[in-house]
Amino acid sequence: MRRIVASLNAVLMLAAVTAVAQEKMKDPPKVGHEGKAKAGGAKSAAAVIAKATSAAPPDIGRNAAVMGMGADGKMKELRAGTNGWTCMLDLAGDSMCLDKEWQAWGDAWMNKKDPPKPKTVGVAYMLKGDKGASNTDPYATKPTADNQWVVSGPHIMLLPTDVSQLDAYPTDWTKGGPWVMWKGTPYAHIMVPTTSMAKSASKAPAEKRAADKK
Ligand SMILES: [Cu+2]
Repeated sequence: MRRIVASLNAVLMLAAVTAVAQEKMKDPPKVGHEGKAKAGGAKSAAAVIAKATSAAPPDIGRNAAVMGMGADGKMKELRAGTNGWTCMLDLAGDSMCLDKEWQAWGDAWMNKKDPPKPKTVGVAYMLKGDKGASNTDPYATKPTADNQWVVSGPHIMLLPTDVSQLDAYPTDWTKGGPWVMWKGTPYAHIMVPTTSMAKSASKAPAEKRAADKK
């Protein structure tokens, strides 16, 4: 648990640095406001909790632990949980709620280690969608010509108990069904859209664009 908390701290620390940098560009820095939590641009611990927990169905979000930044600028548990789930804001300020398998995965991803093999199928919620990710590069932070940048609407994410289970799914997200993100890396997982992908700003994979031209 300590390791998970430490890694979530690392995630949130980066989120906070990003958020603070973004705020500096927008407005002059404001200091001395008690209880301010700036992760993901949210203004207060209550706002961070509300935004982070909005990633999951209310029955889960309501009882989840929430990680965020305290008034002293240090990462901490903003609220203890009772159901084993942890909700937080990621580097981009996107909200997510993670089960224990995903929390271990997040620890590995942040520390660039191999994640432990999940004992059960891992489930994570991102019901508010995300601001975008490369479908091929786990550490990409912006679109490039060939990194298959995909902006996802509301979705859940699954971690298989064996990597071979990924083979049943395509890596093409443009069909609207489940697909594999970061295939061939230790962080491969299944993305399951819960609404149409049509509105996303996704670019089709290069191979699809080539096929469409024929
Ligand atoms: Cu996601």
